[in-house]
Amino acid sequence: MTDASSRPAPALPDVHALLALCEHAARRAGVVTVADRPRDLSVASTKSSPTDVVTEMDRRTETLLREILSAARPQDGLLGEEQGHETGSSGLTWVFDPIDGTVNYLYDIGVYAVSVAVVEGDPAVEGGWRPVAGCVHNPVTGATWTAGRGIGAFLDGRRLTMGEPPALDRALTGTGFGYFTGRRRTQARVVADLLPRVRDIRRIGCAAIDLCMVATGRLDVYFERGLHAWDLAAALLVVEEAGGVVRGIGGKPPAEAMVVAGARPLVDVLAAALEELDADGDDEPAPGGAQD
Ligand code: LIP
Repeated sequence: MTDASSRPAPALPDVHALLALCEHAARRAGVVTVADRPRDLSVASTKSSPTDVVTEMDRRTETLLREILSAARPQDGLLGEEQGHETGSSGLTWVFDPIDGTVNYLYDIGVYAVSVAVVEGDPAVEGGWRPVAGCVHNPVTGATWTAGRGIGAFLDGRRLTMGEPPALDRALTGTGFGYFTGRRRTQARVVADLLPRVRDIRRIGCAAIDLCMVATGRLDVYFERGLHAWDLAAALLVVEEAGGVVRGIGGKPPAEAMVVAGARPLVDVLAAALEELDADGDDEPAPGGAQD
């Protein structure tokens, strides 16, 4: 009988098999978000602020994802936006956002995604994890981005390879905004400074799709403060496997403080500009100094 310390670490299962499960789960959940969306969908509850909304479909979709993934790989961990973190024993954790772009979903704007990734390490620790496979699926358009570590990134099966980026003043730049008014004041200040310095700004409302559009060449660069592992995990791998870079600023990893994604050198030029703007600094108080 060998003790645990002498047993070799479990080998990583085949990346292709993990990616297939990511895509299967994302597509299954996507069907539900479209087919079962109530005509009179309303806000079921709010989280960090009155505009940080959750619908019954966010909850239903996450429950379905958990059922699919835990049935297929019961020894793995689970981390979802709505129901939190369950640790596993395999060293792998499934990280998912059942509906990324919930406000778009609430308003029936067809730009949202089911994002499913499987990561090594601890997704609760910033910089403590890295994705192995991921899928970002827009169930309205059918657009499906997939990526496996070392096997490439794809849109609907077509290989993605990012080209040479433009200079900042010709860059179509994606971003997004948080739910706290103090955070939004900081973000407004940053966007106001960048707007005359870039080609244009796009605020799509779904971080996972923003990142995948960078990988697809539909945005030249993207930055956002306030993302969580479930927004980021799958799409980060799509960008990296397409030849891009996803980074933080101030020497930090891409995480809640800041995510910047694109191709070099443009991604580094934008990151430097964001550092100069103190874009990850303290949230700005309301006029008159009150914190809100
Ligand atoms: C959303 C992100 C989006 C961001 C929104 C929100 P959610 O995620 O995808 O980029 O700007 O504020 O965080 O909350 O819909 O899952």
